Amino acid sequence: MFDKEIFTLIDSETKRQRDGLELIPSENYVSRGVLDAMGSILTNKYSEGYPSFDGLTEYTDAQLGAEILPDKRYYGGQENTDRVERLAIARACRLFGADHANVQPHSGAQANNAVYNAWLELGDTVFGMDLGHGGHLTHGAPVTQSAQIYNFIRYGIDPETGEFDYDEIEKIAIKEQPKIILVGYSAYARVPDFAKFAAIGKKIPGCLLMADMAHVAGLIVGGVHPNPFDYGFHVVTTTTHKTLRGPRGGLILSKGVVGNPLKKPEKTLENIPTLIDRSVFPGTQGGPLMHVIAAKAVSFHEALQPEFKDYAAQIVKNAGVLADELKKRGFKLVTGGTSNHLILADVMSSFGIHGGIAEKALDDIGLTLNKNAIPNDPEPPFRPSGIRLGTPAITTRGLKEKDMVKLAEWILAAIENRENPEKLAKLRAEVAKFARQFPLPSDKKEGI
Ligand code: DSN
Repeated sequence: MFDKEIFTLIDSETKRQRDGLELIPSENYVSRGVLDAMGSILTNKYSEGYPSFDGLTEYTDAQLGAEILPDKRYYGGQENTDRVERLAIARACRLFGADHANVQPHSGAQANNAVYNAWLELGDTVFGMDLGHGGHLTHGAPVTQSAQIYNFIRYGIDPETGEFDYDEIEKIAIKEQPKIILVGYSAYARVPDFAKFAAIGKKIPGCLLMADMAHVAGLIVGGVHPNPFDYGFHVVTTTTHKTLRGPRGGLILSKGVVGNPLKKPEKTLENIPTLIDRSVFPGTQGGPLMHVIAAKAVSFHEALQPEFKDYAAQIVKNAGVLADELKKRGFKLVTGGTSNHLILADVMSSFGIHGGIAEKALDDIGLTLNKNAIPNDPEPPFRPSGIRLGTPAITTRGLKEKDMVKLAEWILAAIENRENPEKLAKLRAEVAKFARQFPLPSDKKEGI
C-alpha cells in the first residue's frame, strides 16, 4: 500500500529544502549515509540495555566492530546492534575526548533530563542560563517538568558586551550551593569562559559541571570552539543534528569511571558515566532507536574526517561575514556580532517590526529563520523583538564568504518589500535559482 498523502508531502518538503536556504542555526542537512542509516531496517529491533565494554579506550574501531563481548541486553538477536552501538560510543568518545558516551537519548531534552535524574535529588538546585537571555527551555524554564522537580536559578548576560558577570555568578553560586552549574544556550552568539565557570564550580562540594553544547558541538569537534572537558567539566550533553550534522537525537558525554550499568554505583562524580547510563535506561527511556544510533555513528565517522575541521571553520567565517554585512545594512545585532555560528538581530529597534514579521517576509522568499527573544526583551515571547539566524546548514550546501553579501542583500530586501507580493515572488525566484546550484548532500551519491 502506498501512502500518497505522506509521500507527496515529503516530496514537497524535499523541493522546499532544495529551492530554499536554511538559516535556522539549529538545523542542518544530513549526508546520504546518515539518511540511509536512519531509514534502515535497524528500526525493527528492540535493544533495551547496553553493549558491554571492559575498558572502552582499549578498543579500536575495528576491534569494536569485530568482537562480540558479553552483552547487557534484555532481548536476543543483538549481534549487529551491539556492534553498531559500540562503534557509535567509541567514535563519540574520540570526537569529544570523553571517557564515556551514552548514545541512546532520543533528544537533547531527554539527554538533559537524564543527567538531572542521574545526579540530583528532589528539590536540588541547578544554576543555568536564563532562557530569555539565550538559555534553553530544558535548563529550568518554569513550564518544564524538570522545573517542577528541581530548583532552577538563573544567570544572564550583559546584552551589549555578551559577557557574563562572573563575579556575580560566583557570589550567587557560593550562596545557593547548586548541585549542577550548567553552561549552555540556544541563542548566544559568543563563547563563554569555561575556565571561569569551572573555577566557580570547584569551590562548591559535589557540584557537577555540565555543559549543554547542542548548538556548538560541531564547532567543538571541528576545533573552532573550546571543549568544556579541557576545563574540567564532568558532563557534556548535545543533540546530534545541529552543527554536528547527524540525525535528530541526543548524546551524553562524560568523564569518569565506566562501570557496569546493571549495578547501582555510589553517587560520586567519578561514577557519573555509570549513573548516567542507569538514568537513561531504565531511568528515563525504554528501547533505544537503533536506526538513529547507527545514523549517529555514521555522522560521528564523518565528523572524525579532516574535512570536518574545514567545514566547522567555514561555518564561523561565514557567520562573521554575514554579521558584518547585516550590520552594514542597518541590522542591530545583540552583542554587536558573533563569535560562533549564530546571529541574533533586534529587528524591532532596527526596523520597527516584530521578529515574526521578518520571519514571514523571509519565508516568503525561501530563506528560513526564526523569530527570537532578545535579552531583556520588552515584547512578549510569542511576538519577540528579534530574529535568530546562522550558517551551519548553508555552509553544508557549500556557500562561502562572498555568498554572505548576497544573502544579506536578500534579507534586507525581503524585510523592506514585505508588503509587496510581486517583489517577494521575484526575490523568491532569485533565491531558488541560486539555491539549486548547491545540491543537498543527500542528493549527491558521494555524500557530503
Ligand atoms: N530547538 C532548538 C533550537 O532551535 O535551538 C533547541 O532545542
